[in-house]
Amino acid sequence: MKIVSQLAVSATLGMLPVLTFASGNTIKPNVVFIYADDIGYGDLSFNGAKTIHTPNVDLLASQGVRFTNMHSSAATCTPSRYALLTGEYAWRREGTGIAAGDAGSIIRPERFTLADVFKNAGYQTGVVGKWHLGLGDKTGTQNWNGHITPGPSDIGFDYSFILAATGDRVPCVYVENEHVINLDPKDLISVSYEKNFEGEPTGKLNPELLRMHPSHGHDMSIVNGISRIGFMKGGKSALWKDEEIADVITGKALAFIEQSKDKPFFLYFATQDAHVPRVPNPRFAGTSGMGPRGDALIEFDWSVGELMKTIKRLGLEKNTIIILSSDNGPVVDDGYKDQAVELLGNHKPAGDFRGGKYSSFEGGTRVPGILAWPGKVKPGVSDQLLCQVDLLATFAGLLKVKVPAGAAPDSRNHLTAWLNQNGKGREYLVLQNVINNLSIEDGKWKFIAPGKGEAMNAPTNTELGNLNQDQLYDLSKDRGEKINVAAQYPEVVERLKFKLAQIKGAK
Ligand code: NG6
Ligand code: CA
Repeated sequence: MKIVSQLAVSATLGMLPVLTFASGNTIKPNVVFIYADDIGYGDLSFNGAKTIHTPNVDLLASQGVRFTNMHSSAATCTPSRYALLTGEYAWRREGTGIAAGDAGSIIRPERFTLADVFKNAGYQTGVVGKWHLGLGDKTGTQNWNGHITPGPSDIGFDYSFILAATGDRVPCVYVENEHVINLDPKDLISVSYEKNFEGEPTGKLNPELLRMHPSHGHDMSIVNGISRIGFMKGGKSALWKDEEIADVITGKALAFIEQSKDKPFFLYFATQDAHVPRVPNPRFAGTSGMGPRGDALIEFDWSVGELMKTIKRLGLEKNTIIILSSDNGPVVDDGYKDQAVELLGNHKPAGDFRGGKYSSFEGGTRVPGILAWPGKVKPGVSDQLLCQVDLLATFAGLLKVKVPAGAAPDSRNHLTAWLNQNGKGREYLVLQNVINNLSIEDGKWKFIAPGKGEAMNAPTNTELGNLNQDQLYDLSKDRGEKINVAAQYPEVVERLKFKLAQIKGAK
C-alpha cells in the first residue's frame, strides 16, 4: 500500500500529518518503546558521553530525532511507569510510589492504558522486562505458584514476560503471562516483605555468602550470592541468574517481534541493566573500564542493537517507530558496593544537569530521548518540552483511537513534536521527586515548590532539590539550576504557584 501523504507535505501545511493509506485507513506503524532503567541524560554517547561508547544507540539517534528536553514524569520508576501507561500524573494517586516486590496491581483492570490504545487499534501488544507496577489483587496476597492476577493482560497486554518488580527485589523470578516460569511444584515460592523465613540466610547475618555486598539496604534474602530487598524462600529452579537477564529479556523481545511481524505490534521493552544490582553478562564485564555500571550501559546498547537488527532483518524498519528513553535519572551508588563511585572518573551520568534519580532538579527527570522512524521522521535535534505521560494521547491521536472520557487526564497529543514536524511540545509540565515534592516547568522557567525533606539523599549522594522555600530557575541561562532567582521574579513565582495549584485541583 502506498502512503498518500508524506511528512514533508504535512510539515509545509503546518498541521497534523495526514498519515493515511490510499484506502483511507489510518497508518499503523509498529511501535517499540525501549525504556531504560536509571540511565541518565549524559550516560549515552549520543548525548555527549565521552568515556562510554554506545554505538547502537548512536545509530538509532542518527536515524531519528534526538530530544534534548524529554522528561520522565517522576524521578523514580513506579510513578514514571504509572504515568507512562495511564496518562495520569502519579502524584494524583495514593500508592504509586516505589513499589515493593509484593505490591498488588497498581494499575487496576478498569483503567484505560497506553497498551489499550494499541489494542483498540488492532495491534498485538507485549511487555517484556521490568514491570514494577505491582501484580495480583492485594499487596502480599499473590499466589506466586499459580495464576498471578490481575496482571498485564488485564490492562491491555496480549503478552508479558516480566520481572515482577526490580532486580533488587524478591521474588527473583521471571513471570510469563502471569505465571512464574521454570517452577518446580515440589519447591514452591514464599515471599514476605515483613519477616524472614526460618533458617534462610540473609545478607545482614551471612555476609560471607555474598559475592556483591550492599552499601545501604539490600541486606535481606540472598539470591545468586546477592542480597536483596524482601524475603523469599523456595522456587530454586525458577530463580533468575542476574548475568543472563539482558540476554533472556532481549531474546523474548526479539521472539515477540518475530511472532508479531505480520500484524502491527506494540512492544514495551523495559530493560533493567543500569539498575542495581548491576551484574552484566561476562562478555560485557570489564568492557567499559568503569565497573559494572559502565558495563551495564554497554549491555543496554547491545540490547538496542539486537532489536534494531531484527527489525531490519524482518524488513520492518520503515514501518516501525522506535522510541528510546529512561524511567528516571541516574544514580551512582544505589545500594551495592559495585565500584560505580570509585571508577566514575570524568563521566557525568546526568550530563550538566543537577541532581539525579530521586531529585526535583533536572537530573531526576531529564532523560535521553530518541524517536526513529526511517523515511518518515526527519532526523535532527528537537528541544521541545516532551514527557512520556503524553505517549497515550499522542498515539491515540496517530491511530485515531478514542480515549474514554476521564481517562488519561494529564496526557496531551503532541504528535507533531514527537514526529519532529516543527510541532510544539508541552507548554508546561509537572514533575515529582521521590517524596512527591512537585515542580513545574513552563517555557524557560522551572519552579520547584517549597517542600519538606532532606536536601541531600546521603546514601546515594544526590541533591534532592527539597527546600522549604520557593526555587525558581531560568533554564535558558542556567541549565544546571545553580542560581535561585525566585526573589528577583516574584510575579513569575506567583504565576507558577497559581498554575500548579490549578493543575493539582483539575483533572
Ligand atoms: C530504593 C532502593 C534502590 C532502588 C530504588 C527503586 C534501598 C536502600 N534503595 O528504595 O536501590 O531499588 O528503591 O529504584 O533499598 S527504581 O528505579 O525502581 O525506582
Ligand atoms: Ca528506575
